[in-house]
Amino acid sequence: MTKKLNTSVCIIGAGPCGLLLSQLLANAGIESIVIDRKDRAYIESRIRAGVLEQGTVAALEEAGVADRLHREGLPHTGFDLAFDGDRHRIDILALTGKNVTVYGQTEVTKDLFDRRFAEGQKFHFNVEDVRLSDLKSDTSTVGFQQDGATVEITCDYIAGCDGFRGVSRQSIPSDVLKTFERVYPFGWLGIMVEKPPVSHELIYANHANGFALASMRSETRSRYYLQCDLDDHVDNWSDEAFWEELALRLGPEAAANLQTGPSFEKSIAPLRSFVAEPMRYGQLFLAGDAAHIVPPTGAKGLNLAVADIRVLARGLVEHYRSGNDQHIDTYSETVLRRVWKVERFSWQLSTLMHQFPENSPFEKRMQRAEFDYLSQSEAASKSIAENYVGLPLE
Ligand code: FAS
Ligand code: PHB
Repeated sequence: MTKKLNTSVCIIGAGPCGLLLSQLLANAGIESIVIDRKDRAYIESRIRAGVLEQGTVAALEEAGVADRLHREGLPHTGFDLAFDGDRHRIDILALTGKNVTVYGQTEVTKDLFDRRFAEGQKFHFNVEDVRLSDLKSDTSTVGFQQDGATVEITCDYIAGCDGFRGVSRQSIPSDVLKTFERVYPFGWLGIMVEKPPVSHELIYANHANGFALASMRSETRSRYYLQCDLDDHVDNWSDEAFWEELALRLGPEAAANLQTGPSFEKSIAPLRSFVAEPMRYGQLFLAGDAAHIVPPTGAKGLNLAVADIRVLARGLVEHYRSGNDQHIDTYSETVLRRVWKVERFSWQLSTLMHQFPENSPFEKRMQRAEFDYLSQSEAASKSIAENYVGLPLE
Protein backbone atom coordinates (compact mmCIF):
# COMPACT_ATOMS: atom_id res chain seq x y z
CA MET A 1 0.00 0.00 0.00
CA THR A 2 1.44 3.38 -1.00
CA LYS A 3 0.95 6.44 1.17
CA LYS A 4 0.22 9.38 -1.14
CA LEU A 5 1.01 12.96 -0.12
CA ASN A 6 0.96 16.30 -1.94
CA THR A 7 2.75 19.57 -1.37
CA SER A 8 3.91 22.65 -3.25
CA VAL A 9 7.67 22.07 -2.91
CA CYS A 10 9.30 18.78 -1.93
CA ILE A 11 12.71 19.47 -0.39
CA ILE A 12 15.21 16.61 -0.42
CA GLY A 13 17.75 17.17 2.36
CA ALA A 14 17.43 18.71 5.83
CA GLY A 15 20.88 20.27 5.93
CA PRO A 16 21.25 24.06 6.05
CA CYS A 17 20.06 24.38 2.43
CA GLY A 18 16.85 22.44 2.80
CA LEU A 19 16.01 23.83 6.22
CA LEU A 20 16.58 27.44 5.17
CA LEU A 21 14.50 27.00 2.02
CA SER A 22 11.59 25.48 3.96
CA GLN A 23 11.70 28.41 6.40
CA LEU A 24 11.81 31.12 3.71
CA LEU A 25 8.93 29.42 1.86
CA ALA A 26 6.91 29.09 5.07
CA ASN A 27 7.44 32.79 5.81
CA ALA A 28 5.69 33.42 2.47
CA GLY A 29 2.89 30.96 3.25
CA ILE A 30 4.21 28.30 0.86
CA GLU A 31 3.97 24.72 2.07
CA SER A 32 6.77 22.19 1.70
CA ILE A 33 7.69 18.70 2.85
CA VAL A 34 11.31 18.03 3.83
CA ILE A 35 12.77 14.51 3.61
CA ASP A 36 16.17 13.26 4.75
CA ARG A 37 17.87 9.89 4.86
CA LYS A 38 19.16 10.70 8.34
CA ASP A 39 17.41 12.05 11.44
CA ARG A 40 17.63 15.38 13.21
CA ALA A 41 20.13 14.22 15.86
CA TYR A 42 22.55 12.90 13.22
CA ILE A 43 22.28 16.03 11.05
CA GLU A 44 22.86 18.31 14.05
CA SER A 45 25.88 16.25 15.12
CA ARG A 46 27.89 17.00 11.97
CA ILE A 47 30.76 19.44 12.54
CA ARG A 48 31.39 21.53 9.43
CA ALA A 49 31.58 25.24 8.59
CA GLY A 50 32.49 27.96 11.02
CA VAL A 51 32.45 31.36 9.24
CA LEU A 52 29.32 33.18 8.03
CA GLU A 53 29.30 35.96 5.43
CA GLN A 54 27.09 39.00 6.06
CA GLY A 55 24.80 37.75 3.29
CA THR A 56 24.33 34.50 5.18
CA VAL A 57 23.59 36.39 8.40
CA ALA A 58 21.05 38.50 6.48
CA ALA A 59 19.36 35.34 5.15
CA LEU A 60 19.15 33.89 8.66
CA GLU A 61 17.72 37.19 9.94
CA GLU A 62 15.12 37.11 7.13
CA ALA A 63 14.30 33.54 8.14
CA GLY A 64 13.82 34.70 11.74
CA VAL A 65 16.50 32.41 13.18
CA ALA A 66 19.34 34.85 13.93
CA ASP A 67 18.67 35.73 17.59
CA ARG A 68 21.17 33.24 19.09
CA LEU A 69 23.60 33.99 16.27
CA HIS A 70 23.60 37.66 17.31
CA ARG A 71 24.00 36.71 20.98
CA GLU A 72 26.71 34.09 20.60
CA GLY A 73 28.32 34.70 17.19
CA LEU A 74 31.75 36.36 17.11
CA PRO A 75 32.09 39.27 14.64
CA HIS A 76 35.52 39.20 12.97
CA THR A 77 37.03 42.18 11.13
CA GLY A 78 40.07 40.41 9.74
CA PHE A 79 42.19 37.28 9.52
CA ASP A 80 45.88 36.44 9.16
CA LEU A 81 47.72 34.78 6.31
CA ALA A 82 51.03 33.30 7.49
CA PHE A 83 53.95 32.05 5.42
CA ASP A 84 56.82 30.24 7.13
CA GLY A 85 56.22 32.31 10.26
CA ASP A 86 55.70 35.70 8.55
CA ARG A 87 52.14 37.03 9.01
CA HIS A 88 49.98 39.46 7.07
CA ARG A 89 46.57 40.57 8.37
CA ILE A 90 43.78 40.98 5.83
CA ASP A 91 41.76 43.83 7.39
CA ILE A 92 38.42 42.92 5.82
CA LEU A 93 36.50 45.72 7.57
CA ALA A 94 38.88 48.49 6.47
CA LEU A 95 39.18 47.03 2.96
CA THR A 96 35.49 46.24 2.33
CA GLY A 97 33.43 47.85 5.09
CA LYS A 98 32.13 44.38 5.98
CA ASN A 99 32.91 41.73 8.58
CA VAL A 100 32.23 38.01 8.93
CA THR A 101 30.73 36.14 11.89
CA VAL A 102 32.21 33.05 13.50
CA TYR A 103 29.25 30.79 14.33
CA GLY A 104 29.29 27.05 13.64
CA GLN A 105 27.14 25.44 10.96
CA THR A 106 26.07 23.02 13.69
CA GLU A 107 24.45 25.94 15.53
CA VAL A 108 22.85 27.30 12.34
CA THR A 109 21.32 23.89 11.73
CA LYS A 110 20.03 23.65 15.32
CA ASP A 111 18.47 27.14 15.11
CA LEU A 112 16.75 26.26 11.83
CA PHE A 113 15.48 22.91 13.13
CA ASP A 114 14.12 24.59 16.29
CA ARG A 115 12.12 27.09 14.21
CA ARG A 116 10.89 24.51 11.70
CA PHE A 117 9.69 22.17 14.40
CA ALA A 118 8.04 25.07 16.30
CA GLU A 119 6.12 25.93 13.14
CA GLY A 120 5.03 22.34 12.51
CA GLN A 121 7.13 21.70 9.38
CA LYS A 122 6.37 18.31 7.81
CA PHE A 123 9.53 16.15 7.91
CA HIS A 124 10.24 12.57 6.86
CA PHE A 125 13.50 11.27 8.36
CA ASN A 126 15.40 8.06 7.78
CA VAL A 127 13.98 7.72 4.27
CA GLU A 128 15.46 5.20 1.84
CA ASP A 129 15.53 4.56 -1.89
CA VAL A 130 14.48 8.08 -2.86
CA ARG A 131 13.41 8.35 -6.52
CA LEU A 132 12.46 11.44 -8.50
CA SER A 133 10.10 11.17 -11.47
CA ASP A 134 8.05 13.29 -13.91
CA LEU A 135 10.61 16.11 -13.67
CA LYS A 136 9.43 17.57 -16.98
CA SER A 137 5.73 17.49 -16.02
CA ASP A 138 3.73 20.17 -14.19
CA THR A 139 3.43 17.70 -11.31
CA SER A 140 6.55 15.83 -10.23
CA THR A 141 6.84 12.89 -7.85
CA VAL A 142 9.29 11.98 -5.10
CA GLY A 143 8.96 8.36 -3.98
CA PHE A 144 10.77 6.68 -1.09
CA GLN A 145 10.64 3.92 1.50
CA GLN A 146 10.11 4.76 5.15
CA ASP A 147 9.61 2.24 7.99
CA GLY A 148 8.81 -0.43 5.42
CA ALA A 149 6.10 1.64 3.73
CA THR A 150 6.18 3.20 0.26
CA VAL A 151 5.50 6.94 0.20
CA GLU A 152 4.84 9.11 -2.87
CA ILE A 153 4.84 12.91 -2.71
CA THR A 154 3.42 14.78 -5.69
CA CYS A 155 4.53 18.41 -5.91
CA ASP A 156 4.94 21.43 -8.16
CA TYR A 157 8.71 21.65 -7.62
CA ILE A 158 11.54 19.57 -6.14
CA ALA A 159 14.48 21.24 -4.36
CA GLY A 160 17.53 18.99 -4.46
CA CYS A 161 19.29 20.03 -1.24
CA ASP A 162 20.73 16.56 -0.63
CA GLY A 163 24.42 17.33 -0.70
CA PHE A 164 27.28 15.96 -2.75
CA ARG A 165 26.27 12.31 -2.41
CA GLY A 166 22.56 12.84 -2.81
CA VAL A 167 20.15 11.49 -5.41
CA SER A 168 18.96 14.76 -6.98
CA ARG A 169 21.96 15.57 -9.20
CA GLN A 170 21.97 11.96 -10.40
CA SER A 171 18.33 12.38 -11.50
CA ILE A 172 19.37 14.80 -14.25
CA PRO A 173 19.94 12.83 -17.50
CA SER A 174 23.63 12.22 -18.19
CA ASP A 175 23.30 13.77 -21.66
CA VAL A 176 22.08 17.00 -20.00
CA LEU A 177 24.34 17.18 -16.93
CA LYS A 178 27.87 18.55 -17.24
CA THR A 179 30.29 18.24 -14.30
CA PHE A 180 33.64 19.88 -13.59
CA GLU A 181 36.02 18.63 -10.87
CA ARG A 182 39.43 19.11 -9.32
CA VAL A 183 40.38 16.73 -6.51
CA TYR A 184 43.24 18.05 -4.38
CA PRO A 185 46.16 15.75 -3.50
CA PHE A 186 45.64 16.19 0.25
CA GLY A 187 42.98 16.42 2.96
CA TRP A 188 42.33 18.39 6.14
CA LEU A 189 42.71 16.75 9.53
CA GLY A 190 40.41 18.73 11.84
CA ILE A 191 40.05 18.71 15.61
CA MET A 192 37.91 20.49 18.18
CA VAL A 193 39.21 21.34 21.67
CA GLU A 194 37.64 23.03 24.68
CA LYS A 195 40.40 25.63 25.00
CA PRO A 196 40.58 29.35 24.12
CA PRO A 197 41.76 29.94 20.54
CA VAL A 198 45.40 30.68 19.83
CA SER A 199 44.41 34.10 18.43
CA HIS A 200 41.26 36.27 18.47
CA GLU A 201 41.13 35.95 14.66
CA LEU A 202 41.67 33.09 12.20
CA ILE A 203 45.19 32.24 11.04
CA TYR A 204 45.70 30.49 7.66
CA ALA A 205 49.30 29.26 7.50
CA ASN A 206 51.46 27.81 4.71
CA HIS A 207 54.52 26.05 6.12
CA ALA A 208 57.05 23.78 4.38
CA ASN A 209 55.36 20.84 6.15
CA GLY A 210 51.91 21.90 4.95
CA PHE A 211 48.86 24.08 5.57
CA ALA A 212 47.39 24.79 9.00
CA LEU A 213 44.31 26.75 10.08
CA ALA A 214 43.58 28.12 13.54
CA SER A 215 39.85 28.78 13.91
CA MET A 216 37.29 28.70 16.69
CA ARG A 217 33.65 28.21 17.67
CA SER A 218 33.63 30.49 20.73
CA GLU A 219 36.05 32.19 23.11
CA THR A 220 36.53 28.87 24.89
CA ARG A 221 36.25 26.36 22.04
CA SER A 222 38.83 26.12 19.23
CA ARG A 223 38.85 24.40 15.83
CA TYR A 224 42.18 23.52 14.21
CA TYR A 225 43.12 21.91 10.89
CA LEU A 226 46.31 20.45 9.43
CA GLN A 227 46.87 19.55 5.79
CA CYS A 228 47.44 15.80 5.64
CA ASP A 229 48.00 13.11 3.01
CA LEU A 230 44.93 11.67 1.33
CA ASP A 231 45.79 8.22 2.70
CA ASP A 232 46.41 9.53 6.23
CA HIS A 233 44.25 8.32 9.12
CA VAL A 234 43.15 9.94 12.37
CA ASP A 235 44.70 7.01 14.26
CA ASN A 236 48.10 8.20 13.03
CA TRP A 237 47.64 11.42 14.97
CA SER A 238 47.80 11.48 18.75
CA ASP A 239 46.76 14.80 20.28
CA GLU A 240 50.40 15.40 21.19
CA ALA A 241 51.53 14.86 17.60
CA PHE A 242 48.78 17.18 16.36
CA TRP A 243 49.68 19.98 18.78
CA GLU A 244 53.40 19.69 18.01
CA GLU A 245 52.82 19.93 14.25
CA LEU A 246 50.26 22.71 14.59
CA ALA A 247 52.67 24.82 16.68
CA LEU A 248 55.39 24.32 14.08
CA ARG A 249 53.18 25.28 11.13
CA LEU A 250 51.54 28.31 12.81
CA GLY A 251 54.94 29.78 13.69
CA PRO A 252 56.56 30.78 17.00
CA GLU A 253 54.41 33.86 17.68
CA ALA A 254 51.17 31.88 17.58
CA ALA A 255 52.70 28.79 19.14
CA ALA A 256 53.53 30.82 22.24
CA ASN A 257 49.77 31.35 22.80
CA LEU A 258 48.64 27.82 21.90
CA GLN A 259 46.56 26.22 24.67
CA THR A 260 46.37 22.48 24.12
CA GLY A 261 44.07 19.89 25.62
CA PRO A 262 42.20 16.67 24.81
CA SER A 263 40.52 16.82 21.38
CA PHE A 264 36.90 15.75 21.28
CA GLU A 265 36.43 15.53 17.53
CA LYS A 266 39.08 14.33 15.07
CA SER A 267 38.31 13.73 11.41
CA ILE A 268 39.83 13.97 7.94
CA ALA A 269 37.95 15.63 5.06
CA PRO A 270 39.04 15.42 1.43
CA LEU A 271 39.25 18.62 -0.63
CA ARG A 272 37.67 19.06 -4.02
CA SER A 273 36.35 21.72 -6.36
CA PHE A 274 33.21 20.56 -8.14
CA VAL A 275 30.42 22.14 -10.17
CA ALA A 276 27.41 20.51 -11.85
CA GLU A 277 25.54 22.33 -14.64
CA PRO A 278 22.69 23.09 -15.08
CA MET A 279 21.27 23.64 -11.59
CA ARG A 280 17.74 23.25 -12.90
CA TYR A 281 16.14 20.44 -14.87
CA GLY A 282 12.39 20.78 -15.40
CA GLN A 283 10.76 21.07 -11.98
CA LEU A 284 14.00 20.08 -10.15
CA PHE A 285 16.30 22.75 -8.71
CA LEU A 286 19.73 21.84 -7.29
CA ALA A 287 21.13 23.94 -4.45
CA GLY A 288 24.19 23.82 -2.19
CA ASP A 289 26.50 20.84 -2.11
CA ALA A 290 24.15 18.90 -4.41
CA ALA A 291 25.44 21.18 -7.18
CA HIS A 292 28.87 22.38 -6.08
CA ILE A 293 31.73 21.75 -3.68
CA VAL A 294 34.56 24.11 -2.76
CA PRO A 295 37.71 23.36 -0.75
CA PRO A 296 37.03 24.80 2.75
CA THR A 297 40.05 27.13 2.53
CA GLY A 298 37.90 30.14 1.64
CA ALA A 299 35.13 29.30 4.16
CA LYS A 300 32.62 29.30 1.28
CA GLY A 301 30.73 25.97 1.28
CA LEU A 302 27.90 26.85 3.60
CA ASN A 303 27.81 30.49 2.43
CA LEU A 304 27.52 29.43 -1.21
CA ALA A 305 24.67 27.08 -0.32
CA VAL A 306 22.81 29.89 1.44
CA ALA A 307 23.32 32.19 -1.54
CA ASP A 308 21.67 29.59 -3.82
CA ILE A 309 18.70 29.38 -1.48
CA ARG A 310 18.25 33.17 -1.33
CA VAL A 311 17.90 33.21 -5.14
CA LEU A 312 15.73 30.07 -5.31
CA ALA A 313 13.39 31.18 -2.51
CA ARG A 314 12.91 34.58 -4.18
CA GLY A 315 11.97 32.89 -7.45
CA LEU A 316 9.57 30.39 -5.91
CA VAL A 317 7.84 33.04 -3.80
CA GLU A 318 7.37 35.24 -6.88
CA HIS A 319 5.93 32.27 -8.76
CA TYR A 320 3.36 31.51 -6.08
CA ARG A 321 2.57 35.14 -5.26
CA SER A 322 2.25 36.65 -8.74
CA GLY A 323 2.85 33.92 -11.32
CA ASN A 324 6.05 35.74 -12.29
CA ASP A 325 8.52 33.00 -13.31
CA GLN A 326 11.34 35.33 -14.34
CA HIS A 327 13.60 34.42 -11.41
CA ILE A 328 12.99 30.70 -11.38
CA ASP A 329 13.53 30.59 -15.15
CA THR A 330 16.90 32.32 -14.73
CA TYR A 331 17.84 30.55 -11.46
CA SER A 332 20.54 28.27 -12.87
CA GLU A 333 22.29 30.98 -14.89
CA THR A 334 22.10 33.45 -11.99
CA VAL A 335 23.54 31.21 -9.32
CA LEU A 336 26.15 29.56 -11.55
CA ARG A 337 27.69 32.96 -12.41
CA ARG A 338 28.40 33.47 -8.70
CA VAL A 339 29.27 29.80 -8.04
CA TRP A 340 32.12 29.92 -10.57
CA LYS A 341 33.53 33.12 -9.07
CA VAL A 342 33.47 31.55 -5.60
CA GLU A 343 35.03 28.37 -6.98
CA ARG A 344 37.82 30.53 -8.39
CA PHE A 345 38.50 32.22 -5.06
CA SER A 346 38.45 28.95 -3.10
CA TRP A 347 40.80 27.36 -5.66
CA GLN A 348 43.10 30.42 -5.66
CA LEU A 349 43.42 30.54 -1.84
CA SER A 350 43.90 26.76 -1.67
CA THR A 351 46.62 26.96 -4.34
CA LEU A 352 48.37 29.74 -2.41
CA MET A 353 48.19 28.21 1.04
CA HIS A 354 48.93 24.50 0.60
CA GLN A 355 52.04 22.43 -0.11
CA PHE A 356 51.42 20.52 -3.37
CA PRO A 357 53.54 17.38 -3.76
CA GLU A 358 53.89 18.08 -7.50
CA ASN A 359 55.03 21.70 -7.02
CA SER A 360 58.50 22.46 -8.41
CA PRO A 361 60.86 24.84 -6.53
CA PHE A 362 59.66 27.50 -9.00
CA GLU A 363 56.00 27.06 -7.99
CA LYS A 364 56.98 27.22 -4.32
CA ARG A 365 58.72 30.52 -5.04
CA MET A 366 55.57 31.73 -6.82
CA GLN A 367 53.56 31.01 -3.64
CA ARG A 368 55.98 33.02 -1.54
CA ALA A 369 56.09 35.85 -4.09
CA GLU A 370 52.28 36.06 -4.08
CA PHE A 371 52.27 36.22 -0.28
CA ASP A 372 54.90 38.98 -0.35
CA TYR A 373 52.89 40.86 -3.00
CA LEU A 374 49.71 40.52 -0.91
CA SER A 375 51.58 41.83 2.13
CA GLN A 376 52.62 44.98 0.30
CA SER A 377 49.64 45.66 -1.98
CA GLU A 378 46.36 47.07 -0.68
CA ALA A 379 44.78 46.23 -4.03
CA ALA A 380 45.83 42.57 -3.76
CA SER A 381 44.66 42.36 -0.14
CA LYS A 382 41.36 44.02 -1.08
CA SER A 383 40.76 41.36 -3.72
CA ILE A 384 41.17 38.62 -1.10
CA ALA A 385 39.03 40.57 1.37
CA GLU A 386 36.08 41.20 -0.97
CA ASN A 387 35.90 37.52 -1.86
CA TYR A 388 36.24 36.43 1.76
CA VAL A 389 33.39 38.65 3.05
CA GLY A 390 31.18 37.43 0.19
CA LEU A 391 30.57 38.60 -3.38
CA PRO A 392 27.27 40.32 -4.28
CA LEU A 393 24.36 37.91 -4.74
CA GLU A 394 24.07 38.84 -8.43
P1 FAS B 1 24.50 18.99 3.41
O1 FAS B 1 25.43 17.90 2.93
O2 FAS B 1 24.83 19.74 4.63
O3 FAS B 1 23.05 18.37 3.67
C1 FAS B 1 22.50 17.43 2.74
C2 FAS B 1 21.45 16.62 3.47
O4 FAS B 1 20.84 15.75 2.51
C3 FAS B 1 22.05 15.74 4.57
O5 FAS B 1 21.35 15.93 5.78
C4 FAS B 1 21.86 14.31 4.03
O6 FAS B 1 21.55 13.39 5.07
C5 FAS B 1 20.69 14.47 3.09
N1 FAS B 1 20.67 13.48 2.00
C6 FAS B 1 21.72 13.06 1.25
N2 FAS B 1 21.30 12.15 0.34
C7 FAS B 1 19.96 12.00 0.52
C8 FAS B 1 18.96 11.21 -0.10
N3 FAS B 1 19.25 10.38 -1.11
N4 FAS B 1 17.69 11.31 0.35
C9 FAS B 1 17.37 12.16 1.38
N5 FAS B 1 18.27 12.94 2.01
C10 FAS B 1 19.56 12.85 1.58
N6 FAS B 1 31.98 24.64 4.47
C11 FAS B 1 32.53 25.76 4.96
O7 FAS B 1 32.12 26.85 4.57
N7 FAS B 1 33.54 25.70 5.88
C12 FAS B 1 34.00 24.50 6.36
O8 FAS B 1 34.90 24.45 7.19
C13 FAS B 1 33.44 23.30 5.88
N8 FAS B 1 33.88 22.08 6.35
C14 FAS B 1 33.31 20.95 5.86
C15 FAS B 1 33.71 19.68 6.33
C16 FAS B 1 33.14 18.51 5.82
C17 FAS B 1 33.59 17.16 6.34
C18 FAS B 1 32.15 18.59 4.82
C19 FAS B 1 31.54 17.33 4.23
C20 FAS B 1 31.73 19.83 4.36
C21 FAS B 1 32.30 21.02 4.88
N9 FAS B 1 31.88 22.28 4.45
C22 FAS B 1 32.42 23.43 4.92
C23 FAS B 1 30.86 22.41 3.46
C24 FAS B 1 29.53 22.24 4.14
O9 FAS B 1 29.41 23.20 5.14
C25 FAS B 1 28.47 22.35 3.09
O10 FAS B 1 28.73 23.43 2.20
C26 FAS B 1 27.07 22.52 3.65
O11 FAS B 1 26.83 21.46 4.54
C27 FAS B 1 26.10 22.51 2.47
O12 FAS B 1 24.83 22.34 2.95
P2 FAS B 1 23.78 21.47 2.12
O13 FAS B 1 23.87 21.84 0.70
O14 FAS B 1 22.51 21.60 2.87
O15 FAS B 1 24.32 19.95 2.18
C1 PHB C 1 36.12 26.38 10.62
O1 PHB C 1 36.12 27.08 11.66
O2 PHB C 1 35.66 25.21 10.59
C2 PHB C 1 36.65 26.97 9.34
C3 PHB C 1 36.88 28.33 9.27
C4 PHB C 1 37.37 28.87 8.09
C5 PHB C 1 37.63 28.05 7.01
C6 PHB C 1 37.39 26.68 7.09
C7 PHB C 1 36.90 26.14 8.25
O3 PHB C 1 38.13 28.59 5.87
